[in-house]
Amino acid sequence: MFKNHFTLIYHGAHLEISFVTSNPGKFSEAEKILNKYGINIVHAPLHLEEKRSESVEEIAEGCALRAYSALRKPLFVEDSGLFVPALNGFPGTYSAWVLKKLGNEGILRLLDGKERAAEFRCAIAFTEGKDVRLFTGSVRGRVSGSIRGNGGFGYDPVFIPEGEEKTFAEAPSLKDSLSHRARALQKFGESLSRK
Ligand code: ITT
Repeated sequence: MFKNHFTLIYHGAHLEISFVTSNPGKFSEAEKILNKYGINIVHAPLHLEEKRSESVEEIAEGCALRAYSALRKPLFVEDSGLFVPALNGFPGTYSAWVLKKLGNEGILRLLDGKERAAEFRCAIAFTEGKDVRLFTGSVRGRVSGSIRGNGGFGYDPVFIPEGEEKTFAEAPSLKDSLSHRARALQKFGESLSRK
Protein backbone atom coordinates (compact mmCIF):
# COMPACT_ATOMS: atom_id res chain seq x y z
CA MET A 1 0.00 0.00 0.00
CA PHE A 2 2.80 2.48 0.87
CA LYS A 3 5.51 2.72 -1.73
CA ASN A 4 7.86 4.83 0.30
CA HIS A 5 9.88 3.77 3.34
CA PHE A 6 13.07 4.72 5.10
CA THR A 7 15.82 2.15 4.98
CA LEU A 8 18.50 2.41 7.64
CA ILE A 9 21.35 0.13 8.62
CA TYR A 10 20.62 -0.45 12.28
CA HIS A 11 22.66 -2.91 14.31
CA GLY A 12 23.92 -4.23 10.97
CA ALA A 13 20.41 -4.98 9.71
CA HIS A 14 18.03 -2.98 7.56
CA LEU A 15 15.51 -1.00 9.52
CA GLU A 16 12.63 0.41 7.56
CA ILE A 17 11.16 3.58 8.99
CA SER A 18 8.00 5.14 7.64
CA PHE A 19 7.36 8.86 7.99
CA VAL A 20 3.62 9.09 8.52
CA THR A 21 2.41 12.48 7.30
CA SER A 22 -0.19 13.91 4.98
CA ASN A 23 2.06 16.93 4.29
CA PRO A 24 4.42 16.50 1.30
CA GLY A 25 6.37 19.65 2.31
CA LYS A 26 7.29 18.09 5.65
CA PHE A 27 8.25 14.91 3.89
CA SER A 28 10.65 16.45 1.39
CA GLU A 29 12.40 18.50 4.10
CA ALA A 30 12.83 15.37 6.24
CA GLU A 31 14.10 13.33 3.32
CA LYS A 32 16.83 15.84 2.52
CA ILE A 33 18.09 16.11 6.10
CA LEU A 34 17.89 12.44 7.10
CA ASN A 35 19.70 11.39 3.91
CA LYS A 36 22.72 13.22 5.32
CA TYR A 37 22.71 10.71 8.19
CA GLY A 38 22.51 7.76 5.78
CA ILE A 39 18.81 7.35 6.43
CA ASN A 40 16.87 6.94 3.20
CA ILE A 41 13.36 8.06 3.58
CA VAL A 42 10.06 7.85 1.91
CA HIS A 43 6.39 8.27 2.77
CA ALA A 44 3.33 6.77 4.50
CA PRO A 45 0.70 9.35 3.53
CA LEU A 46 -1.85 8.65 6.27
CA HIS A 47 -3.87 11.44 7.81
CA LEU A 48 -3.99 10.80 11.57
CA GLU A 49 -6.59 12.20 13.86
CA GLU A 50 -4.89 14.46 16.42
CA LYS A 51 -5.93 14.75 20.04
CA ARG A 52 -6.60 18.27 21.31
CA SER A 53 -3.62 19.67 23.13
CA GLU A 54 -1.54 22.83 23.12
CA SER A 55 1.65 20.76 23.15
CA VAL A 56 3.25 19.54 19.92
CA GLU A 57 5.00 16.84 21.97
CA GLU A 58 1.74 15.43 23.33
CA ILE A 59 0.10 15.43 19.91
CA ALA A 60 3.07 13.78 18.21
CA GLU A 61 3.28 11.09 20.89
CA GLY A 62 -0.41 10.21 20.55
CA CYS A 63 -0.21 10.16 16.75
CA ALA A 64 2.86 7.88 16.79
CA LEU A 65 1.01 5.32 18.92
CA ARG A 66 -2.10 5.47 16.72
CA ALA A 67 -0.01 5.17 13.57
CA TYR A 68 1.83 2.17 15.04
CA SER A 69 -1.47 0.42 15.78
CA ALA A 70 -2.33 0.79 12.09
CA LEU A 71 1.04 0.05 10.49
CA ARG A 72 2.87 -2.20 13.00
CA LYS A 73 6.28 -1.09 11.78
CA PRO A 74 8.96 1.39 12.92
CA LEU A 75 7.77 4.90 12.15
CA PHE A 76 7.82 8.52 13.10
CA VAL A 77 5.34 11.35 12.95
CA GLU A 78 5.89 15.06 13.41
CA ASP A 79 3.67 17.76 14.86
CA SER A 80 4.50 21.40 14.38
CA GLY A 81 3.03 24.87 14.47
CA LEU A 82 3.57 28.60 14.58
CA PHE A 83 3.26 30.13 18.07
CA VAL A 84 2.71 33.89 18.34
CA PRO A 85 3.10 35.30 21.89
CA ALA A 86 1.02 38.43 21.06
CA LEU A 87 -1.86 36.03 20.26
CA ASN A 88 -1.28 33.94 23.40
CA GLY A 89 0.40 31.21 21.35
CA PHE A 90 -2.23 31.10 18.60
CA PRO A 91 -2.36 29.45 16.06
CA GLY A 92 0.00 26.96 17.77
CA THR A 93 -1.19 23.38 17.48
CA TYR A 94 -4.16 24.61 15.41
CA SER A 95 -1.83 25.96 12.71
CA ALA A 96 -2.95 23.64 9.90
CA TRP A 97 -6.64 24.36 10.51
CA VAL A 98 -6.12 28.12 10.90
CA LEU A 99 -4.13 28.31 7.69
CA LYS A 100 -6.95 26.55 5.87
CA LYS A 101 -9.58 28.89 7.32
CA LEU A 102 -7.77 32.26 7.40
CA GLY A 103 -4.72 31.90 5.17
CA ASN A 104 -1.55 33.91 5.66
CA GLU A 105 -3.60 37.07 4.92
CA GLY A 106 -5.69 36.32 8.01
CA ILE A 107 -2.61 35.96 10.22
CA LEU A 108 -1.29 39.29 8.95
CA ARG A 109 -4.65 40.92 9.73
CA LEU A 110 -4.69 39.46 13.25
CA LEU A 111 -1.24 40.90 13.90
CA ASP A 112 -2.00 44.37 12.63
CA GLY A 113 -0.58 46.78 15.23
CA LYS A 114 0.67 43.93 17.45
CA GLU A 115 4.11 42.67 18.47
CA ARG A 116 5.24 40.34 15.62
CA ALA A 117 7.58 37.94 17.44
CA ALA A 118 6.80 34.30 16.59
CA GLU A 119 8.26 30.84 17.03
CA PHE A 120 7.91 27.64 15.03
CA ARG A 121 7.96 24.46 17.14
CA CYS A 122 8.31 20.86 16.04
CA ALA A 123 8.16 17.52 17.84
CA ILE A 124 9.13 14.27 16.16
CA ALA A 125 7.85 11.08 17.77
CA PHE A 126 9.59 7.84 16.81
CA THR A 127 8.41 4.39 17.82
CA GLU A 128 9.26 0.81 17.10
CA GLY A 129 6.23 -0.35 19.07
CA LYS A 130 7.32 -0.26 22.71
CA ASP A 131 8.06 3.27 23.80
CA VAL A 132 7.97 6.61 22.00
CA ARG A 133 11.08 8.78 21.70
CA LEU A 134 10.64 12.52 21.22
CA PHE A 135 12.97 14.95 19.43
CA THR A 136 12.12 18.65 19.47
CA GLY A 137 13.25 21.77 17.68
CA SER A 138 12.23 25.41 17.50
CA VAL A 139 13.18 28.58 15.69
CA ARG A 140 12.43 32.13 16.76
CA GLY A 141 11.69 34.94 14.38
CA ARG A 142 8.98 37.34 13.41
CA VAL A 143 5.94 37.57 11.20
CA SER A 144 6.63 39.73 8.15
CA GLY A 145 4.51 42.73 7.17
CA SER A 146 3.43 41.12 3.89
CA ILE A 147 3.33 37.75 2.11
CA ARG A 148 6.71 37.21 0.44
CA GLY A 149 8.19 34.38 -1.63
CA ASN A 150 7.03 31.20 -3.36
CA GLY A 151 9.13 28.45 -1.73
CA GLY A 152 8.31 26.17 1.18
CA PHE A 153 4.76 25.67 2.41
CA GLY A 154 2.31 26.80 5.07
CA TYR A 155 3.38 29.94 6.93
CA ASP A 156 6.77 30.16 5.18
CA PRO A 157 5.76 33.29 3.19
CA VAL A 158 5.19 35.25 6.43
CA PHE A 159 7.96 33.94 8.72
CA ILE A 160 11.39 35.61 8.97
CA PRO A 161 13.85 33.72 11.19
CA GLU A 162 15.88 35.67 13.76
CA GLY A 163 18.94 37.39 12.27
CA GLU A 164 17.60 37.19 8.70
CA GLU A 165 15.69 39.56 6.43
CA LYS A 166 14.07 37.10 4.05
CA THR A 167 11.06 34.90 4.73
CA PHE A 168 11.49 31.13 4.64
CA ALA A 169 9.52 31.19 1.36
CA GLU A 170 12.00 33.66 -0.17
CA ALA A 171 15.02 31.65 1.04
CA PRO A 172 13.86 28.04 1.52
CA SER A 173 17.46 26.80 1.84
CA LEU A 174 17.56 28.57 5.25
CA LYS A 175 15.14 25.92 6.45
CA ASP A 176 17.68 23.09 5.91
CA SER A 177 19.94 24.48 8.61
CA LEU A 178 17.85 26.42 11.07
CA SER A 179 14.19 25.52 10.89
CA HIS A 180 12.35 23.96 13.82
CA ARG A 181 12.00 20.78 11.74
CA ALA A 182 15.67 20.74 10.71
CA ARG A 183 16.72 21.06 14.37
CA ALA A 184 14.48 18.21 15.51
CA LEU A 185 15.52 16.07 12.52
CA GLN A 186 19.20 16.65 13.28
CA LYS A 187 18.69 15.30 16.82
CA PHE A 188 16.71 12.36 15.45
CA GLY A 189 19.30 11.59 12.74
CA GLU A 190 22.17 11.79 15.23
CA SER A 191 20.39 9.51 17.65
CA LEU A 192 19.61 6.85 15.04
CA SER A 193 23.05 6.93 13.47
CA ARG A 194 24.69 6.50 16.93
CA LYS A 195 22.95 3.13 17.45
P1 ITT B 1 0.49 15.86 9.26
O1 ITT B 1 -0.25 14.88 8.42
O2 ITT B 1 1.97 15.57 9.38
O3 ITT B 1 -0.16 16.13 10.61
P2 ITT B 1 -0.14 18.68 8.83
O4 ITT B 1 0.20 19.68 7.76
O5 ITT B 1 -1.60 18.53 9.20
O6 ITT B 1 0.46 17.26 8.41
P3 ITT B 1 0.43 19.59 11.52
O7 ITT B 1 -0.85 19.09 12.07
O8 ITT B 1 1.71 19.35 12.30
O9 ITT B 1 0.74 19.02 10.07
O10 ITT B 1 0.23 21.14 11.23
C1 ITT B 1 1.28 21.98 11.24
C2 ITT B 1 0.95 23.18 10.37
O11 ITT B 1 1.84 24.24 10.78
C3 ITT B 1 1.25 22.92 8.90
O12 ITT B 1 0.13 22.46 8.19
C4 ITT B 1 1.68 24.32 8.44
O13 ITT B 1 0.56 25.10 8.15
C5 ITT B 1 2.37 24.87 9.66
N1 ITT B 1 3.80 24.59 9.60
C6 ITT B 1 4.48 23.61 10.25
N2 ITT B 1 5.76 23.60 9.88
C7 ITT B 1 5.89 24.60 8.98
C8 ITT B 1 6.97 25.09 8.22
O14 ITT B 1 8.16 24.53 8.27
N3 ITT B 1 6.75 26.10 7.41
C9 ITT B 1 5.54 26.68 7.31
N4 ITT B 1 4.46 26.28 7.96
C10 ITT B 1 4.64 25.25 8.80
